[in-house]
Amino acid sequence: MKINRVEIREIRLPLVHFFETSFGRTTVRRIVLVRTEAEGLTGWGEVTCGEDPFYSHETPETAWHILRDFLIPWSLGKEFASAADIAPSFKLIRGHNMAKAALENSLWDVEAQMKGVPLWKLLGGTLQEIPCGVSIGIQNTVEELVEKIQRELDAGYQRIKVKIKPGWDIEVLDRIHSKFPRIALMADANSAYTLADLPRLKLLDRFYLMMVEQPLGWEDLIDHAKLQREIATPICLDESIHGADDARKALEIGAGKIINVKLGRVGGYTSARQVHDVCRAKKVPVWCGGMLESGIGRAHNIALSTLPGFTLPGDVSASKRYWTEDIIDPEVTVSAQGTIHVPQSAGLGYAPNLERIEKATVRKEVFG
Ligand code: OSB
Ligand code: MG
Repeated sequence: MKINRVEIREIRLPLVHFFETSFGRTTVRRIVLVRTEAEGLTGWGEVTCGEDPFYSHETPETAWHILRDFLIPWSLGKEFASAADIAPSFKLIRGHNMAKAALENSLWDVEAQMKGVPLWKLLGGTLQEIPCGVSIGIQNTVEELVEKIQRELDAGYQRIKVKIKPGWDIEVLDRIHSKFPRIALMADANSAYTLADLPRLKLLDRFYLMMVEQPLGWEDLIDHAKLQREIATPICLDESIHGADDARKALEIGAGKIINVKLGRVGGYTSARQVHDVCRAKKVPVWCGGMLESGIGRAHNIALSTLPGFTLPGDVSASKRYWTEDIIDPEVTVSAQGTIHVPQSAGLGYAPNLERIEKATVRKEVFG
């Protein structure tokens, strides 16, 4: 596949409801989309970074810079036997995984169309109905949170994740646990604690959570291993895992028992599959995380979630939870059983709606 033309654009999409984590509140998303032309076909990818460098170092500005000045010039006019071959050519660039993933994933979309198969099949996916959970942010009041949980359970979602931080943790979980004692519940701290909080973190064991996600430092493995020896609640790593090597080391030292795989954070499909394989060989479950993606990133998450090791419900949920109008057709819908049926058409399986994308665009640059 020869890449003839790449277009990057930034769109702005207001969220239906603000999303708050331990590091802050988001109301409008700034999303960089990548559109790649090769072999007369068009593939799409999404940069999944946050607006601010709070989840990771990447922002729309850094992704734009790395795509414009490095990844795109290095790829234009080049011949790749398969999309999997583009990742090694980015190796010299340290980090910037979300920028890399957007370009790599767009080429996977092209390759799947070229071969006339759904992207998930090209990846080696087997699951055709994926289990879905929801991630619910910090709310203004606990009452509002309880109402939201009820709504998502009524919609059929199989697992509830709530965000926690010091001051919004044990008391909140206690309320949820007494109201919904039997639900599959988990908590995500986004690195809001340190080992100094050990007494408080030990209290999590009261709630029989499925897991606690990234309680400690955003690059830490060592302290997570110490914490895991002190608590019964399984630790799930998110921020700390940037690729298969991190996953291997984390499992070797017992830093966690579950891994959240995000396409952007690990740098694209090639790396995501490697993380999946490392975990699967050790019988460690993985699930697909979310980054408040537009339909394009969401469609990629669905494809990833079909790999056989994705045995736990992911943070991949319906478009309407995020957007009044998504930028793909059809939008992502979730069944009353809390599942997504994977698309059967070639490529991504959801068509980018160019009119809506154009309307949301605030800047655009074309290469090639
Ligand atoms: O830690 O999983 C996270 C959103 C933004 C940044 C980090 C995270 C999240 C989510 C939302 O939990 C998942 C989603 O619904 O897309
Ligand atoms: Mg997380």
